[in-house]
Amino acid sequence: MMKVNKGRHHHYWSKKLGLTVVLLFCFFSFLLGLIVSAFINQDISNIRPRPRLLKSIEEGREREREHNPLPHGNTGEPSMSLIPFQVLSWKPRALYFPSFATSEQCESIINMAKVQLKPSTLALRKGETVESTQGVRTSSGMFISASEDKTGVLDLIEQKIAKVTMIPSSHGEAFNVLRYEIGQRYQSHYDAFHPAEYGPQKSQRVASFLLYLSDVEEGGETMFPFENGVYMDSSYDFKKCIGLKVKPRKGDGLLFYSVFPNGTIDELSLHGSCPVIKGEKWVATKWIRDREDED
Ligand SMILES: O=C(O)CCC(=O)C(=O)O
Repeated sequence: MMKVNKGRHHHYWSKKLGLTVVLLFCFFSFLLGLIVSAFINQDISNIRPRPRLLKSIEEGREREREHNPLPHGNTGEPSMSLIPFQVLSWKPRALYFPSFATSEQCESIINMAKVQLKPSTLALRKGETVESTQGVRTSSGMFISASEDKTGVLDLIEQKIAKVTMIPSSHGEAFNVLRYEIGQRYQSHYDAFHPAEYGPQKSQRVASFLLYLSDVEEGGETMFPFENGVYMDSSYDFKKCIGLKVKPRKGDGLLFYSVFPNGTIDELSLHGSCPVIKGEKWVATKWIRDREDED
């Protein structure tokens, strides 16, 4: 009897254990199934390294380098500079610098200039007169050098321009601060002086830096009508506002080169100011020469 009872007991327990094992197996298989299907259904883009992630890793590395400046020479600087820019064109070489100056710096320059404005003038070519060139440049303006500005703002701007051009500030002319009212413009022209048209030059303007001191509601763009050789034919009307146009934005800078590294004038550097249609345009121009300015 006892033997029979024991056997039944054993049978009962092993049946129960078997059932539990089967149930546990089913449960874990179900769970595994769930995990695998969730993984498979995942968006592939979540698994692959995303371009944005790669970009931030690169930026991180850049930042690391930024924070580890190299030993510098006597005339160098102890820290890195972050001055964002965009290449607007290679033909002519034109760079755009967003937020090159602060709003306060721009206002301070306008305040110094506005009490001394006079009608803008032109460097005349052989055979030209003030009368024959009327309407070419209709803005008002004044000249001011960094040393005349007791606030120090122009000196800061000048140093920054020297840094981005790597041309010492001693090569720069005084700032020409300009105001364009509605309808006022500067027809397309070259900043460099061609000796055949202007006679022999002691030095040449190689680059121009424009600091926009105000936004303009409409019009007033700086234009490069020959950009990439487009519109470059003898029929171009110098009054026409076409080609690459740069919209003035307060504090932004525009740098372009009028002369190639070999010293010849870049014909594509022809540029001008479109007429202001709405609002007012303020800009400070710095012409940079190939030799120190002796004036
Ligand atoms: O006002 C502008 O946008 C252009 C000025 C300019 O061409 C110049 O000052 O030479």
